Parts: sequence; structure tokens; C-alpha cells
Amino acid sequence: MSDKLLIPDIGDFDKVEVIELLVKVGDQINLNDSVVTIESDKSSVEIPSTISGKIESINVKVGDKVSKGDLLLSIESSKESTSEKPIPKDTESIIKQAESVLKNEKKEETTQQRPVEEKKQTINQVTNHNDIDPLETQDWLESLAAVVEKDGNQRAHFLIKELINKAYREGANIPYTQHTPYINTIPPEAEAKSNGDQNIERRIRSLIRWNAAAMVVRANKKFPELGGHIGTFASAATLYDVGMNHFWRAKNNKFGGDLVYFQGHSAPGIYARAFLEGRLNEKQLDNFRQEVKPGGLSSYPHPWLMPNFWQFPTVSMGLGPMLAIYQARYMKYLINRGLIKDEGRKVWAFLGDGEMDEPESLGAIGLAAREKLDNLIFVVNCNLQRLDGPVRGNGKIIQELEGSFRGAGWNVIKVIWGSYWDSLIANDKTGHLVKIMNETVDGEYQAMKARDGAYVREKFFGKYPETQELVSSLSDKDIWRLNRGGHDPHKVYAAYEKASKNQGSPTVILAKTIKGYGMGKTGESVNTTHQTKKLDVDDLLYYRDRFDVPLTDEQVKNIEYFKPDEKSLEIRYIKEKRMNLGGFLPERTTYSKSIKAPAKDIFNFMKVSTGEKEMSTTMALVRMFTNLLRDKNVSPRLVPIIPDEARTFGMEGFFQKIGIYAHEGQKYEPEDSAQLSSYREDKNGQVLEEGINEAGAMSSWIAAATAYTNHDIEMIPIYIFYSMFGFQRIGDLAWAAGDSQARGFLIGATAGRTTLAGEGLQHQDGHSHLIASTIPNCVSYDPTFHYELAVIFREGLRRMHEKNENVFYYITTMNENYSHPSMPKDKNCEEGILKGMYKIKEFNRYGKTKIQLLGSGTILREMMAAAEVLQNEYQIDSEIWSVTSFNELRKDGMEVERYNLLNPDKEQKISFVEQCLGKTEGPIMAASDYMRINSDQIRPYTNKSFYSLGTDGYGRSDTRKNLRNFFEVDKEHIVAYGLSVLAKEQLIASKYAKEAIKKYNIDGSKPMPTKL
Ligand SMILES: Cc1ncc(C[n+]2csc(CCOP(=O)(O)OP(=O)(O)O)c2C)c(N)n1
Ligand SMILES: [Mg+2]
Repeated sequence: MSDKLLIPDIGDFDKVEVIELLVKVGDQINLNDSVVTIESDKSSVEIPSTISGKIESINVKVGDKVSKGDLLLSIESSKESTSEKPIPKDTESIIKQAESVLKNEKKEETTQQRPVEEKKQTINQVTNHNDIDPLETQDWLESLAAVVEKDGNQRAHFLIKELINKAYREGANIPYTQHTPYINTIPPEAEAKSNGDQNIERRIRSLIRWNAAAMVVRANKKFPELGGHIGTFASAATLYDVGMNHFWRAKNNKFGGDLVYFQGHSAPGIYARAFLEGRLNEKQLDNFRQEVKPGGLSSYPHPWLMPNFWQFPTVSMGLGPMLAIYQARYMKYLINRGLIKDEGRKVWAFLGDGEMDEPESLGAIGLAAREKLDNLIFVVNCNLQRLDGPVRGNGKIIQELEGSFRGAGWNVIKVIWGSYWDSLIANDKTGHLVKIMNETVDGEYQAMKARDGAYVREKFFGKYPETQELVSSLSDKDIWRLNRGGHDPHKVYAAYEKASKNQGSPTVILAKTIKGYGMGKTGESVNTTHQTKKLDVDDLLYYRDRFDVPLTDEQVKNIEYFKPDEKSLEIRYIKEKRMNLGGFLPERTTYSKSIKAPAKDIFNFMKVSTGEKEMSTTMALVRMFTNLLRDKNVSPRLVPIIPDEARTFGMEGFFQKIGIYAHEGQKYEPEDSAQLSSYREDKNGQVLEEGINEAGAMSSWIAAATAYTNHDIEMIPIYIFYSMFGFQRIGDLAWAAGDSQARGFLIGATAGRTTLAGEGLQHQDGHSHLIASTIPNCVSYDPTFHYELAVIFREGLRRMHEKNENVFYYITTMNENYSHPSMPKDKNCEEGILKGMYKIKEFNRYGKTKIQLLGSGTILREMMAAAEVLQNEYQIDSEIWSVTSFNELRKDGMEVERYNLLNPDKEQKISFVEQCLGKTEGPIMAASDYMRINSDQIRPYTNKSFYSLGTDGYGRSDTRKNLRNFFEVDKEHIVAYGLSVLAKEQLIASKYAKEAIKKYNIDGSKPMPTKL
């Protein structure tokens, strides 16, 4: 039986060109095998077969224009032909999804039916002045307490929810509160107990505290300019120690390791622990913040500077939280795509409460909940202070964050009070203690810890007779000892344990601590703690005594480090704990295998002319991806990342082909399901469609670009964005990417100031290459033609993913359609493309006057057109150079110049710019679609006269032609400027320039575009 394969619905397009036949007559094909590639003027898509069988005839050829319903091929079909079509993919995934939901629901039911923990719960209520009937209130509360006691929390929660729903339906607009009382989330009776030896752990912690402080103080004694922080780690020491001793599993040959984002300026504490573990020595501690000589310790976590130690740069506040969220999400992506095993690994992120003010810190928490990232745990160290003073003096940061996180769908665990409070809270029968706790603002809490027990008795417990009475048998010293949750290893352990086991949502632990804990009068809870880096002898003696550090007064005066003997209980314990958890942390290692770069011929189609066919470099790039997806080494590792612009860039064909990653698959049949490029979400989808979220997309890119170290799998992330919303928007993340030694491609599409004609000021990018050039390991290119793009891209694959060089690529592509020539045959062309420039054309007809024209990106074509005019109308010869990267040329120029200056007696090297231009005739004129400073970058590396044109100033919407005229980078201006340059160099008379200026209506008195 013979079946016909017709052109399916290809959306809004008609008469679309067939650019590739992927099969031939006689081939046996299976369902979903791609048979041809078609290309509209915006995008190219492969058409999959809906039938399997042997191809009898093919009814189209390359170059044909096809529309929906046209006959593509005839197939001698095998049994499962159209009539027995398998269930369409969408339906299949919907059924699967439904089944899994059912399963989940069942699971949930079983959890609900779990036997309720037997524990007594009481509900206390302080009389509220708005309460019109306290007795009735009491009745309700007692009923509720009875339910809690008899049927457990779940049942009570259910009833309350039902009550609220009922009231809502009856018309009562009951506000939903996101806050729970200002007490610990985990009641004492539900706390999991640590099996650690608390005495030894305390001793270890004290030593770490001491050594961390000592390294900061010693460094500043030597060089007061060095800085450093003591107060932050002092407040977080317990939070880190409990994790290190009991929770965080290291990477080893059996396990992938938990990923811990350490708070940036708590670095001294992490070094101090590594010192006890024997991973760092005294000399290294003494070189804290002195990194210029090898062996120093970086001020903050910087993988670039300590590549075997730090994994994540975190000190730019707000980046850590976002990066951690996307890291956790990316881990699930790799698992769902079957690229790594699901080993229950976790991502832990340590954040400051002040840091939570950064919009980025809270900006992505919705995604974490939506994607059910139960592999993610945030620990916010709520020491109530930031740099200048209180975080929320007039409010309560823990409550505020609880509301934000709970509202977003996170599991929130508050660790506010330490164990000494347990009995007080249990005896708070009237509820007055909790009432004070709720009423007291953070400014007061902070002030109390800067004073003493008597002050706390008066200001806190003294508020109500009931609470005064509650502490009447406690001495001031006892009151002072009432600790905060984040300093209590039992409470912290219980919180970590609960967080580790939580399923279905991310967890945030809000731990209350004291900034500068243990630093006494000079540092504890005082507004200036953050920048304290010097401690005088009295402070040091106090600190030693406070934590019982076994040092003599003399040793304290000398600020000696303390490390117990290798055989001591402490050292054995600390090592044993880490060995049980698989090794040390942090540690950065890489065991990924390289990806073999695809054969050069995979890009051959991009080295021949497109003839009449016009296309943008963005489209050429998409064509190239389509081809890469056929390379079996590269294909599974490609991670296309798009912030809601797939259609802008002609990438919608990927939706069907490789799917959009969605952790729950696709629960709906998309509106466009009948179309070839319909919106397809899939649990193992490959595309990360990030929505309108450049910072998130960049965070995803960083996660993918560092998967080679964090997951030991080399991936090839390609993040494609509007170039203006790239470096300018997420510059600090790009900097962190460089620090992280990210490997991958950033594609600034719709690039340049004048190619994106109608979009105007905010969209037209004339500087992204300059920002890219500020990142030392970012390699950037501004290619014009498709073969340049192919050469650059392949080299990127080879350098980064095959040779594992720690660089990343920024390539701009445009949306301007034009035809692309064949790659010049010159054997040096490829080298030139990669080094930054090569001669693309020469006009030599007259042999009188010559000019060197350097053009980049889209403006190269204006240069080429101008060169023809100069030749034909003014008898001026020229050499035209395609500059693929002013940035790369500058790097080479700088390096050569530096070498020559430092080696005056040696043979002088010649920069690549000079190798190209040194022996040429005439002045140089360069132009790009970027600011003049882009091409000016190479000015110092040639001794010829150098002039540049560029697009300095704000963009604006108009036609491409008008824009180029406005910015003076069109062919007419290039001709006029070129003639003027030659006149200035006294190579021709000035009248030619004057004539041209007149001819082209160029207004010499027009202000600079920067002023318009
Ligand atoms: C983006 C950014 N802005 C400012 C800083 C400077 N800075 C470093 S620490 C700090 C205060 C941090 O307070 P918090 O987050 O509460 O941390 P804590 O030290 O209290 O634990 C500031 C403003 C920075 N590192 N990054
Ligand atoms: Mg803080």
C-alpha cells in the first residue's frame, strides 16, 4: 500500500523554499524521521514523516517552493500506516501526565493517612482588644486544640481552610496571612536529634572562629589596607559547622556531591575550617587577601583565582540566590533529560538578610516553587544587620521573608529561638511571651544584644507582668544566656534535617543570629560590626575567653593560630565527619569528558555562496544549529536558552524538534497542535524557554556552562538574546560567568545600532562588544557573512568543548537580510577570521591613490559598496578588510606591545594588525555598527593614519537607510569621509570631498549624533 506525505501546516507561511532533502528514494524511514528542511525568510524547519516505510518517490527538489497540502513524497508504508497512527505525542504526554498526577495524588493521600504524631499542643491566646466575645473565642480555640490533639495538624489545617473557604463564599473577605507567630517552625518535641558529640563540635567551632578572626586581624596588622570581615562569619559559624559535620556530601567517585553557595564575605571561616582539616597551611592563611604572589587566599569565593577550591562566586549580593535557584533547576533538567543520575543531591545557598534586599535575591523564588525544586535549600542568616545598620529596624526581617517565601510556595523553617527558650515558651500559658516576641521590632532585638541581661529583663520581659513573672527565677546572666536559634546547633540540626527531607518544594531556613557573635563590646550586635577588621588585645583576650580557645595571653597577643595536634580528638573528629560525607568542601574538580568538535564539513554548506538568496546571520546561525543537531556527539549536549524570543530569531522549529523543557511535561494540548512548529513542552525537552527573564536565562546559561565541573558533564549552552538586553542588562552575571570559568556561547542577536530599524533607542545596541571586552576570558566576534560565523562557531566548539579552554564566546548576529558570498579561497582567510581581520576584497584598477577600509558586522557591506563608488567615480583604489573582532585584535596588539616594551633588546614582535596593514598603502578608515571606540581599539597598534566612523549616540526608530545616514556609517558618508581623509593626508585635492559632501546632501554643521 502506498501512502502520501503532504506538507503539514507550517503556520503563517506560504510558498516556502525546500533547502535540503534529507532522504532519497528507496530509503526506509521511520515515524518522525526528518525528510526535508524548508526555510521561510525567517526560519528553517525540518519536516518529520508521519508514516514509516520505504520511499517510493520524492516529489520536491531543493529550491522548490511548497505550501501546506503539497505532495512531498510517496511511501510504501509498513503495517502501522496512517490508519493505525500511534496516539499523537501530545495526547500521549497528556495521558502520561494524568497518570502521574493520579499517582501523586495517591501518594499525597497516603501521607495524609499517616499516623499522627502523638504530641500535646496547646493554643494560647492573649486577649485582643478587638475581641468582642473572648469567651466565644476561647471556645473555638479549645475546639481547635482538641482537633490538633485528637486528629493532628493536617486535620486542623484542613478544617481551618474549610472555614476560610466557607466564610469567603458567604461574602467575608478574609485576608490570608502569610505569617506565623515569631517562634520556631519546628516545635521542640518534633526536633530530630544530632548524633554528633556536641562538646567536640563546640571546641572545633571555637577554633574555627578564632582562626578566622586571627587571619583577618593578622592581614590587617601587616597591611591595614587589606580589609576583611570578622562579624559575618562570627554570626554564621554554627550554620556552617552543622552542615559541614552532618549534611553536605562531597563529590567523589560514587556521588555527585551537594553544591554549596557560601556567603561571599564569610570566606575567612571557610578557610579557617580548611586549615583545621589540613587543606590549607598557616602560610596560606597569612596570605589572605594577598593573592598577587601565588598561594594567596582570595578575599571572597572566586573560582578564577582558586580554581581547585571555590565553586561559586557569590560576593556580588543577589547573584548567589539566583544562581543557586537556576543551578537546582538545571540539575533537575539534567536528570529529566537522562544525562545525570538522580542521586538526591542538594543545592544549599547561604545568604545574608541584608542581601535579601537585592531584587535579584527574591526575583526568581517563584520559579523555584513552580518547578518544585526540593533539591534547593536557602539558609538566610538573619543577624538583623547589614553594613550600615539594621536590616529592618522598624520591622522584622524574618517575618517579612517568611511572607515572601511562603507566598511564593516555599517551605519555610524559622529558627528563631535557641533551646534555652524552650521551657519559657512552654510555660507561656497566657501567651504574653509570644505576644512580646511578635511585637518587638528588630531594632530592639539588635539593641538588646548589644547590652546585657538586666537590660533585656527590663526592656523585653518587663513589658508585661506575666512575662516579668516568667523570668523571675532567672538571674540576669541566665537571661543573657537565652540564645538565638541560629547559634544553637540542636535547632540548626533539626532545621537542616527537616529541610533535607522536604519534598515537592524548595525550603528556606530563616535563622536568627547575632552579628559579631562573641566579639563583645567592640563588635557584638553593634552597627559598626560589619567592617570591624581590627581587634585590640583586650578584644582578642575576650574572644579567646568567650570561646575557651586554649591559647596563652602571650599567644593571643601574637595573634597565633591554633591547630590541635593531628592525633587530637578534634582533628580526628573533623576529618572523620568529612570522610563520612565523602570528602572535603568546598572543592572544585572536573572529570568531564570533552566533546569532539564536529567535522569541519558539517559547516561546508555555509562556505558556499547563498547566491540570490538573502538571509540574516541570525538565520544562518539557526541553520547551523539545525545541522549541529544531526551531529551525534554535539546534539544531546546543546542547550538552547531563549528568553521568549524564539520566534524573533526564527527558532520556533526547535519546539517540535527537541522540545521545551518542562518538569511536568505538557498538561494541555497546545492551541497550535496541528502545526509543524507547535509549542511542545516535554519533561525531557532540550530548549530552556525562560520567559521574559534575561537574568534567569543567564543564570541557566551559567549553570549549563559550568556543568563540566558541577556535574562532570560538558554541555554546550547557547543563550540567544536581543544584544541590547545582554551584557548591558546582566553584566554582573556575565562577570560572574567569567569568574566561574563558564564555557559556552552567548549570541547577541538583532545586534548593532542600525540593523534593528524600527525598534528605537532602547533596542539598538552600539556597545555590547565593548562591555564584552571588559571580561578577560570572553572572546567576542562581530561577523558579517555566514562562513565567518561557521569558522568562528566551530573554533569555539573546539576550543571550549574539545580542548576545554576556559573562555566563553560572545557572537553578534543581525536580522538584516542579504546574500552571502563564498568563503575566499585564500589559505589565510580562516586564520584571519579567528584572529580578527582578513582582506576580503581589493580594488586596484588605477594604482594612484589608495585607502584601507576596515568594516565590521553589517557595516562591512556599506564599506564594500563605498569602495566601488570610490573606485568607479573617483578612481581611488582600496583594500577592504573584514574585521570580525576589534576586541581580539586589541588583545593581540596589547600583548605584542607589552612584550616589545619589556624586551627592548629582543627582536620586536609584530601585532596582527600590523602584519595585515603594515605594508599597505594609504590611510586607514574603520567603521562598525558600534561606537567609534570599538574600532579605535586598534588605533595604537598601527603607525598609519587612522580614522573611525561609528554609531555613537542614542538609537532611534527609522528605516535602516535613514539610521545609517544619521549615524554617518552608510556608503555615502563612507565615500565622503574617505575622500576627506585622503585630502587631509594630502593624497588628493579637497575639492573631491567637498563635492561628495554636497552631492550626498551631507550637512557639515549638523551636531554630533551624541547630542541629538
Ligand atoms: C551587589 C553588592 N552590593 C554591595 C556589596 C557590599 N556589601 C558587602 S557585605 C554587605 C552587607 C551585607 O549584609 P548582609 O547581607 O546582611 O550580610 P551579613 O554580613 O550581615 O551576614 C554589603 C553592602 C556587595 N558585596 N555586593
Ligand atoms: Mg545581615
